Amino acid sequence: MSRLTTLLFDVDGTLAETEEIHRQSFNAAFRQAELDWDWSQAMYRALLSVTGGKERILHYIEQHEPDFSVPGDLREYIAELHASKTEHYTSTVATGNMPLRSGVRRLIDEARKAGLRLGIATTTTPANVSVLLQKCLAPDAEGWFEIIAAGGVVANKKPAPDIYLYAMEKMGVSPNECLALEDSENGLISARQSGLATLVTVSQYTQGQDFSDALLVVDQFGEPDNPSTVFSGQMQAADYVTIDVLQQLLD
Ligand code: XBP
Ligand code: MG
Repeated sequence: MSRLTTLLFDVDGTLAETEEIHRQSFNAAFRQAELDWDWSQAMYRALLSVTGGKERILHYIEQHEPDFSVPGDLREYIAELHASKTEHYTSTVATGNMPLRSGVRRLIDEARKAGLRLGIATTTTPANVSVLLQKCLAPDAEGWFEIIAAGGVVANKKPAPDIYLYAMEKMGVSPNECLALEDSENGLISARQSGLATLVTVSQYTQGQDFSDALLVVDQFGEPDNPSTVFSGQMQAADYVTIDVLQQLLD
């Protein structure tokens, strides 16, 4: 039995259903650049196999726009296009209208009251994390997390283990005292390759992915009056995700 001391949260799809706003932000940037690219939800679901927005745009060009070219350096062009996308995304989230997923606020509050350490390990751009935490969790919420490991701070994005290894190194914790909270197969692979036990809350764009290596797979963290649906694994301490349920996963 290991004593749980630390929770490492993914962001997109785990804290909130943000990918739909990301998709709309990509399309807004394409329109602004006078490109006739328009990512449907089906296209975006497929493109999400590639993590990182810049990497995703390059992948899209290689797979679907092979004749696309720009006068200068393509990667510079993509970086500018992605910066525009990030502008659209952060200004949308800054309205504060992005709801956190069920149980996220309650679980984070419970963890803080129980003295657990909190970290973030995400592929998304740091500015996207800041605006989500500030506007949708609490104005000072960034300070609740000892590390916000995000985007290009590591060489290899999820499913590589880099971001979780980086977060644990910065926090000085070992995998056996931590739990990763994820929504996607890429995130699960990254966490598991880092040696982390992982709980998955399936999200809008990750339904049907392979979560067989997760300790517990649910539809949401849930609330006392809105219990979780368990897709795989065991929840004994409660019928929604609590700190006791998470500690039990490490027992
Ligand atoms: C999800 C991602 C990100 C977002 C888009 O990150 O893979 O790329 O889709 O954000 P996670 P950017 O689930 O690890 O939070 O365009 O800033 O990459
Ligand atoms: Mg995610």
